[in-house]
Amino acid sequence: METRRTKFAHLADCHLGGWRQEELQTINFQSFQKAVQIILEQNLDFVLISGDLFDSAYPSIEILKESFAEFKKLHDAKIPVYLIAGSHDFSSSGKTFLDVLEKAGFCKNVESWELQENGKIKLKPTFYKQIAIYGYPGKKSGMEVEDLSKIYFESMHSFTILMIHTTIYDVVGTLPIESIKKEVLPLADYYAMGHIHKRFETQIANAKYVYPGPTYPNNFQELSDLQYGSFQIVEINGASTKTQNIQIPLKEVLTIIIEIKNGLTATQEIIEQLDKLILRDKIVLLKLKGTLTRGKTGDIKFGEIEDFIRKKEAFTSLRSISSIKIQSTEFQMEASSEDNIEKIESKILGEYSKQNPTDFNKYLPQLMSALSMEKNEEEKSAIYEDRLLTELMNILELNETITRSNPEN
Ligand SMILES: [Mn+2]
Repeated sequence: METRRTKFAHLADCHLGGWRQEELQTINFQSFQKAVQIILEQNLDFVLISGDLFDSAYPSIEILKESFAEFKKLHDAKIPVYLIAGSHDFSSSGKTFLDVLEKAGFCKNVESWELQENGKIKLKPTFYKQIAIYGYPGKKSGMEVEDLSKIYFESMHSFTILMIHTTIYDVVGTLPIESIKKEVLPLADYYAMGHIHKRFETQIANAKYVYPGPTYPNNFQELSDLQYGSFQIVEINGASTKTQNIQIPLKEVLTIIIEIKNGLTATQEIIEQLDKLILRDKIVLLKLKGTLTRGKTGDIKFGEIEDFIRKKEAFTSLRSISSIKIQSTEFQMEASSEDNIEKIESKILGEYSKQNPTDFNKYLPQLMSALSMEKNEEEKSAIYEDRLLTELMNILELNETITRSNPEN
């Protein structure tokens, strides 16, 4: 059957309510608003959102209010929205605000399946005219990956869309995250994917696999890599499908990489470099790198640098100091190639303790191990900080009640 010309938008990873900095939370939302505006102007037939609409399962009232207003615009224009939950929409109760949006008639969650006796998962379609839309949600920590190798659907339709919130092997690169081989997925014409915050598109036979990119970057690195939010517009015209990535250039991002060697003179050097640049109305990303041979990162006066950036009328600024290394020339160690990291660490600590004898040294191995504890991919920063703080207080034998109002928790 010939499908008439149909145009739809594919969005993913909107993370509405994301960002701590107010300016960036606002731009994040405005970028989503701009996407809705383009969808309305082009009078598209429908919209897909492949997970992580909200940054958390319990968005703030302010974000909900603004989001509902955007969904109402689409609803009034009779443009249906089909979505699935992402890893950030997850809540332990299984309930999310996506349910509220759906009850209000503003979207349709297309996750619908039946577990079969043989362990396979049969997906059920939602239809837009003759186009069949299937979806399977993202879960915490890539828990859906195993399920996805068991999903199937029965009939072939004139056009089939599969929505997932999962990383496919082709885009995972060196990231330590779960991924699925796209070949195990059931056959569809368009794979509307989300989760990895990259723009990616590939075609195998007539099937298109697309990550549209987040509607706005979500952290320092993403801002540096992507600069702007984006989404996909897809046109089905008979047997041909055309896709186009639409970028949303709201505020220019300027990444400034400065190499420093001396923490004591770095502030002035950074300000001199910044002074040569036009920062007006830009999102300034300041990335410091290099090995400090004098001074430490604590010597850099970031308050002064931020004041200077503000004077140059930047929209906002973020900094990253994770690429700075500190050179230690205090003592020399001989390490043989058979030594593992723990052995080398304990040798260095032993040597250091001999030269700098204090009672505090006994805490060093435990502190090093605690401080190497990484934030889990899905973990909220506040929970991670809490976990780390608890661990450090235990090691340092500090009484927890000093900072906690409720010691039972
Ligand atoms: Mn996401």
